[in-house]
Amino acid sequence: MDKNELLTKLAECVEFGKVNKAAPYPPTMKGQDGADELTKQALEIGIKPVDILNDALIFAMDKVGEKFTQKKIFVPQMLISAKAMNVAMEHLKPFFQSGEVKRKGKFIIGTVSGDLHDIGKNLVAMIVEGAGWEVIDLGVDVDAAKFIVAINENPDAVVGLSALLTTTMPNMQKIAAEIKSQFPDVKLVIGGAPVNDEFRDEIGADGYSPDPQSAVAYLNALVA
Ligand code: B1M
Repeated sequence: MDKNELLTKLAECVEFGKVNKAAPYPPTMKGQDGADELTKQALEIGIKPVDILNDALIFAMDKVGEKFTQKKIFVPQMLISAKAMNVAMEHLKPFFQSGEVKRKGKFIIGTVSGDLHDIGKNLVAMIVEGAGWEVIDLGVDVDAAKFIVAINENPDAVVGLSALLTTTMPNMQKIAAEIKSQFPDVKLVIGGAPVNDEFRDEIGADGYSPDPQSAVAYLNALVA
């Protein structure tokens, strides 16, 4: 298989939720290599991790999102696609984390309360860590109290809030307000599909990053 065929096949595995060869789902792909095997093969033939991420994994998740919007698939199918994506991400993790050893600072990150989406947040955590920052990942469904405990323990850290749902944007706003009222000097950066720079301004956060690379650029600028 050449590069394009392999990436197309991998994207199909994520789109249709074929986790690995042994997985019985979906029945139409029974016995075929899944996201696990194909990501390994893609790396073995020298495809760049960033191309695997963008051209296969994120590309496929966007299609999953579109189909969900059009009610062509439902939550269980989204979950199985997320599982396939996570299995693939495990192979890419070492490449994103092989940055400098010396730490530039600390970065606390979490998905805000009410929100369970963590693929994008994990990606940001991985790439920020690879760029030389110590990452404290609080997970998903994180409320203000949990962020505040982490800031008390790491007062010099920059804090990142992720949200994927329009319905959890008000939670992000509340968390940002609470953090800023207790720690006015803490730098707060937000990200996630529904938020933008206008919303950042509205909630009094310091930075907005549409993707992991711009989060790294924002953080690095703080310590430059
Ligand atoms: Co959900 N979901 N989901 N979902 N889900 C979306 C987000 C949605 C857009 C799908 C759709 O309708 N088209 C929609 C939200 C609509 C809206 O609010 N406007 C939606 C919905 C409605 C829901 C439920 C409510 C469905 C239901 O139950 N009826 C439910 C909510 C559960 C909850 O959170 N309480 C739900 C559940 C789920 C699953 C659990 C099944 C699963 C999540 C699994 C998991 O994360 N472990 C899931 C998935 C997989 C998706 C889609 C398909 C994919 C999300 C994803 O991982 N994208 C998504 C549609 C889509 O986005 N295309 C959808 C890939 C990821 C790499 O991108 O997360 O955007 P993203 O992260 C990017 C940037 O945003 C940025 O960097 C990342 C890399 O580029 N970024 C940051 C993110 N955080 C950042 C922080 C930063 C900086 C950058 O600094 C701090």
